[in-house]
Amino acid sequence: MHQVSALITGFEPFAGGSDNASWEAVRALPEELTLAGGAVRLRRELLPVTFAGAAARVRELIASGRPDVVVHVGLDASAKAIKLETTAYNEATASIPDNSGAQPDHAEVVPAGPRRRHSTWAAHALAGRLSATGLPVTTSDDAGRYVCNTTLYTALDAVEEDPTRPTGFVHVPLATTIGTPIVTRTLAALLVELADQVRRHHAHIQGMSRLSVPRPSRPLRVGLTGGIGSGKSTVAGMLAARGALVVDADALARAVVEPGTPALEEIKQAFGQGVIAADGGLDRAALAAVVFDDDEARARLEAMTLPRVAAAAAEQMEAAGPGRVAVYDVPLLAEGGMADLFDTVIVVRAPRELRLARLEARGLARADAEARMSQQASDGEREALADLVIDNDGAVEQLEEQVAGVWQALERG
Ligand code: PCA
Repeated sequence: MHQVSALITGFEPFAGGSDNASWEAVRALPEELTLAGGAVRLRRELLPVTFAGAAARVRELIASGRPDVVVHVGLDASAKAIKLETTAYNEATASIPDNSGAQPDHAEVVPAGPRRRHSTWAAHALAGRLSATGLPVTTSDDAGRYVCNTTLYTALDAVEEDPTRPTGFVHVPLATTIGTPIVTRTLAALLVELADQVRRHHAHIQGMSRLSVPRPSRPLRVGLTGGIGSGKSTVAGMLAARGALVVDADALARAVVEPGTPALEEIKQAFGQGVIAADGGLDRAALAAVVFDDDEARARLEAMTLPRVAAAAAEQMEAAGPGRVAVYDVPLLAEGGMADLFDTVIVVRAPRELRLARLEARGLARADAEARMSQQASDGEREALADLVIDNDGAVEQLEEQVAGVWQALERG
């Protein structure tokens, strides 16, 4: 698959404005963006700032064009950076009338639809990767309750039968906050990234390796995952010994909330002094208790931490330089919907009993180990995403042998 189609929309002016930064940035995009060995064709469309009109037009555009990628763009006059929205709410509320004079008050966007829907792209990982290239991108879990939120909710409703189709929303600041050229450049980079994900997804579901998708000159990006106790870190060590640069997601997740970091400051502001330990560091247990069972609190926390983890990961991996193999050792690759972000995905697996025995040997009580396993994706879910599987159920020599085979495949890449 070399040609990818994308729908990208901006909005008309509203609230007395004479233009809308979203459309100014979208209209400046070219008709086609170049991919390595392919292209993404753009359909650029202007949406009305009316609840009913935007929803109807979005449904029509998605149904008639069947685009591979759907990106809606709107203005948030208070935004400081470009924001990838993670969440749409099934609620329309307006403090000012829309351009048709409609002013809903807690109306449902889709009658009897779920309370919220999540964008089908890995927003945090994308924001991190784009910001690592110097673009001003972050994530947000609240697109408001105005026309933009309705647009996102409707689009996610429309693509529900195919949740692998990347669909989401970008809020952009006023042109006086961030100039239109930077916004256009960011949208182009986002579209290229999403189009490459679509190409990898198609390669994978057609039974080919994601490695078959052409790439520009840069390090090979490898996602390495496995359930707790699978021996993923042992494999990471073996790949490092052969020359891979290994980036550890868990280590970055700790680093971004060290004392003195902006993330820890934001967490303190949002969740209170109660989540800060006596030594000024993060009290993980207290924070876990706050977000446990509270999806909205968890989403807010993730918006503070995950884009920073992803940005640090992308920076470190790209620093490996072209021709090198950069491995991201990430436990929650499947859970985070990140598989197609990588040029190839390696899954390490081991039988459940063996994993439990390893965890017990490390001092984790069996019940705790089982509880942690039940919170992770299943082996089947992880394996379904893999380009390469490593079985870690035998002697270390057997593991080395498989890693040698995998390394050859990566070097051929
Ligand atoms: N911004 C509004 C609607 C159209 C736009 O550009 C919003 O954030 O809902």
